[in-house]
Amino acid sequence: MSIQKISVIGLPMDLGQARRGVDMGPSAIRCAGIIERLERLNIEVEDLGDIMVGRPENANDPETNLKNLSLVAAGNTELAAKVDEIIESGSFPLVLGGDHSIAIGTLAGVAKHHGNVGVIWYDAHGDLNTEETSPSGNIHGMPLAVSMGLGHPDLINIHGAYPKVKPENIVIIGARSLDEGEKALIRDKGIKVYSMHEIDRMGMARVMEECIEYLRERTVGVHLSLDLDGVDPADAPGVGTPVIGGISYRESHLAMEMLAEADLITSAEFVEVNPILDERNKTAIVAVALMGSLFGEKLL
Ligand code: B3U
Ligand code: MN
Ligand code: MN
Repeated sequence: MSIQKISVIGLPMDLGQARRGVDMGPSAIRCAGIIERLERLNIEVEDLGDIMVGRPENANDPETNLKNLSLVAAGNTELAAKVDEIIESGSFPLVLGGDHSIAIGTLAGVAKHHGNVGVIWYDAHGDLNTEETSPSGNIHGMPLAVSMGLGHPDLINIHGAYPKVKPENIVIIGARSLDEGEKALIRDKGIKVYSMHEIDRMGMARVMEECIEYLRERTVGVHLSLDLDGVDPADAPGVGTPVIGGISYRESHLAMEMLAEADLITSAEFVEVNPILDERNKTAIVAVALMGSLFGEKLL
């Protein structure tokens, strides 16, 4: 891959969902050796540390179905500026979560530089809910809708009042738990989805070939948003909302290796690692191994 420099930034955000502990994700991923792993690939690496997150005292606005709205918006506003700065400096932003609400900030920062950005959303879920359709009020179930410009103004206007991603530039991989409102949005907007059905039927190799070709044709810059719950809970148990029947560790490695070969990805984030729910840091170790493959580690 032609990546020269990677800037690692953590957002220890746990306020986009209800299970505490996912704020320890960036630490767990560093403990699993991400910095050393990337340095071994002959890429310059800088660790920018973590963005501070406020504490959720009275943060719920009773007027909305959005838990901790102001603190989630504040963390994402800071992240967007950081990601913007990293790309401006010519480096590759690698963002560590935190729950998936942090994709709002990452994509806002990325979109400033890549006006026609593509997104690979590797996830058991669609994260396409809005305040109206969300069954939980959890913002981590909404970031992809927000990035398309659908949702609360305090979220969609972060780092610029415009939609950050076009629906036709999105590819969802690994979906197996979609709410009715999300399914309707996928149909309405024509979002490309490779659910577990397609992965089983076509195999991961063909799914990734198609995905790469689809995004190469229509986008400039591609962001990888990888939710560890996209991976099967047998391989990645340390996540807040595990869904059985997921993508295997091996299929995930193949997907990352194919992305490295395609030289397509221009920013990435790894989210939803929750060490409290994990088994001996297994999920963080899996995340680090997948990052290794994404950035060009080879078996031979
Ligand atoms: N779709 C549900 C559940 C969910 C979304 N993302 C995760 N879980 N990790 C919701 O709450 O929006
Ligand atoms: Mn997610
Ligand atoms: Mn998920």
